[in-house]
Amino acid sequence: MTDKGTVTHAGILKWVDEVAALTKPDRVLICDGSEGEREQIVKECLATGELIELNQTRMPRCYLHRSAPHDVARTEHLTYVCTNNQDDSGPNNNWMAPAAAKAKLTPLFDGAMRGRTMFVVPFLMGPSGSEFSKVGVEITDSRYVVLSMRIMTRVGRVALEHLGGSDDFTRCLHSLGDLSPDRRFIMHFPEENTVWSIGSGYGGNALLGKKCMALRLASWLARKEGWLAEHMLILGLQDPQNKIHYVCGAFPSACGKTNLAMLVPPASMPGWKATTVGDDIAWLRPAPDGRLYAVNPEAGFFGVVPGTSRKTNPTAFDMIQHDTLFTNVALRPDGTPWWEGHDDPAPAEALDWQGRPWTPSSAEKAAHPNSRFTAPATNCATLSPEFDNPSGVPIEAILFGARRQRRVPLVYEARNWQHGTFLGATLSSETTAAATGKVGVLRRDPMAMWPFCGYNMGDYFQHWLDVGSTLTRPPKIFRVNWFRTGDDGKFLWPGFGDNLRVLQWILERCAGRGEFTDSAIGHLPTLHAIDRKGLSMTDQQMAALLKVDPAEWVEAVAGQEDLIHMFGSHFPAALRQEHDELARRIHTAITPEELEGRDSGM
Ligand code: OXD
Ligand code: MN
Repeated sequence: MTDKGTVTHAGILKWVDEVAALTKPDRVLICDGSEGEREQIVKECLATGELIELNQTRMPRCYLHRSAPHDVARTEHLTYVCTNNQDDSGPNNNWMAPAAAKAKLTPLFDGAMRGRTMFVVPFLMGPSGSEFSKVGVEITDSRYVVLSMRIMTRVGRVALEHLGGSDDFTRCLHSLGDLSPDRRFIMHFPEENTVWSIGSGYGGNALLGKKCMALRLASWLARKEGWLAEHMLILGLQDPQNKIHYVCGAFPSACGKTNLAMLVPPASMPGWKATTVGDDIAWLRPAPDGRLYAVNPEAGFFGVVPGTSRKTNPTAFDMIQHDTLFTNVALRPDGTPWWEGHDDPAPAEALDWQGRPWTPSSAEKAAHPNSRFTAPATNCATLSPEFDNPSGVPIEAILFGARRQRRVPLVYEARNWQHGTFLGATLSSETTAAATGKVGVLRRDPMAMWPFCGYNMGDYFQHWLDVGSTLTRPPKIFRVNWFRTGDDGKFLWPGFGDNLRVLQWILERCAGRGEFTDSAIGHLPTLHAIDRKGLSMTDQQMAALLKVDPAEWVEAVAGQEDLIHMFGSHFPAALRQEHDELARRIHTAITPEELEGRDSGM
């Protein structure tokens, strides 16, 4: 049975028929995005156990979803970019020829929806009415995915109206399959504007508007069309003179983008106000005024729960008190969720993320380290009034950040766009629980896009340079690191709201002010350039945060050769020059004795 609702788009209906013939669902429902539809799907989820109702008095319309225990994070080793020419996908992606990928996945999709409903979700990425927004249609047999897509994207009529009669929509096919990691694949076909994902219900693998479409396919398209699709937050900062500045920040997964996007200014910085435009993805376009403008293509936040509290991120904490889906958190006897890093102390008893009895003496964590909230942007009290602006917001600064315990100073500024592109290209970070694999291992993550760049990253670096060359008023580029530790292993920088102190220096630099010195790696703030009023931080501690030890950088510079070689002829000559210049400056700054005692790593 097919319920087409009011959809008449021939291209969508034809594709729906083709997929239904392959996947053989019991029922097909083309979603309209209405409230009644949401209520009906929630009711079905409660009946099947896909959702557990949380305490509706305290947390209206909040539900808990428990995933399969082995389906809790993105699986990068099962994620492919399938281009006709392998070189176009690049060494940064797993590759399979499109025909081979389809031959592999077609039998897995064959009959996969038998006994299930096939939901068809038209969705829009980007503000309604924006010439930059893109339409996708996700077909899925997961009700949890439908409910999540309703939060994370603009679904239903708004998408169909944007599409009009055009056939230019991303075909996003998803099935839970049998949830086996042995039959799990996330395949991208950028030449056909298509994604096929099977075997996972996890957000980054299954909400195909997000990483698959808005980053991997969008980055491919962005290169063709002259813009950038980036793994970046977008933050508005109103200064005490009431001027609003917008900055973007690329940080790897689970490195604090959501916290930074919802920053609360410290009490000692009166007159500042922060607004949130986005916490994960930015689409950036050069505009006729020579500046770069950003829109957030998403409509919600899919954030890491552990560590979210009234202390660390009060805005996010308040945001997730209603209309929120929780995935893999613990459940208290009163029907409210709990997680490590919650303001409330550990409950005497609870059910852990897998529904097993848990007490504070249990060996395992109550919530999965990558447990998530899915909350609508409109829940966010600091949401920017510009969130829906079809033209986006003008960007003054771009931050590249990562999780680095050692070597990398709190902040430094690129000398120009080309140098900034090099800083982004050479980013590396300690891994987190957002992807399967070992946590805390240093890996390269250029522009925080390593898992998300939908084409050869060498060409992507060149594209960054090309976009920069079209800008007469380019944003300034900065490298930041909130995670440097001292000899005692403790973080040297308080982070969270105090990051505004660093942002203040960044904005001063954008205005041509702000004290700095020209170090071997870039422009460093001077010892007193970052406002420490209200912070009990000594000169010595600030010096440790800003320290650039050339001996420590020698190995980093040598390690960059691997990156350059990996991309061969695709690696831009201009970035090779930046590398050579860094090597020259580091070697000039170092003594022969220091060269002896150097350490290893990126
Ligand atoms: C995310 C991620 O979920 O980067 O945003 O993994
Ligand atoms: Mn992300």
